[in-house]
Amino acid sequence: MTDQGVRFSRAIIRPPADSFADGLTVSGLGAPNLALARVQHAQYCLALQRLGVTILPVPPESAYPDSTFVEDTAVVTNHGAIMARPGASSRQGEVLAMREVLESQYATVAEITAPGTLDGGDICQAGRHFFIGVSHRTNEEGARQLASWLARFDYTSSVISIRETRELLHLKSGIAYLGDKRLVVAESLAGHPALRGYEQLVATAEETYAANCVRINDAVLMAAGYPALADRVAAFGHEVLVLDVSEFRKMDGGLSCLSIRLP
Ligand code: CIR
Repeated sequence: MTDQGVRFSRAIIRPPADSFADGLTVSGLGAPNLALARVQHAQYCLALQRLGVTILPVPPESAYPDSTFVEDTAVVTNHGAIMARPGASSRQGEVLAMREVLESQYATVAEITAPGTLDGGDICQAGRHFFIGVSHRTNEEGARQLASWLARFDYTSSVISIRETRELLHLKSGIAYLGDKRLVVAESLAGHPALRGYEQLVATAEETYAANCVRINDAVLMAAGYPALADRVAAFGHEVLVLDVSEFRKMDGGLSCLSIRLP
């Protein structure tokens, strides 16, 4: 049976720009190595292709150092796309180029408008339901507008505030949907009332970064360095593909941020 939110045929990606190291970060992990970031990005794209996903590339743009984190620029569904309005002003211009690609793929492309702000990284699809994170990037008005678009597309949604959860930049920094009503969740989100009814594989505090994994078709992409969590995910019967994304982590990014996955 097809579980909406885990089957993908296309992915939009944008390689790191020359200015990548000038992006926003609070990780304190030091400057990223651009050449290595490009190698890791290429390996990420190869992994997607191996899973049957066609890559839709958008050229890098130095004016936007964070533009490789394409996930933040839109929310996509089976019925239409909604352009985000990133909460960091340095990122708002990224949306334009992404809109062009999405308009080539969707008949309906809506948008979040001011005073709403919304980063795609705050949105987690779980079948016919979406969790909407309210964060320091996504505000209540952005969440309200998205919920209204999702309802028009016949999806339900619920809001989870992560404003007080300091280690999570975005909701999806700490949650991933594996299909079959299963979630990987960071300890800080485990037991949240909005997650009732889902089986929760809880990442320990040390494993928080790896909670940002991505189910794609029959496999789950996971960040390198977390073998215990990878084993627990594999125990559900998924193939686990481990990818090194160390250079993106230095810029506060994870696996999911590097693509917009389309059904
Ligand atoms: C930012 O702070 O916006 C970027 N340096 C990282 C964005 C990561 N995106 C994501 O988690 N969805």
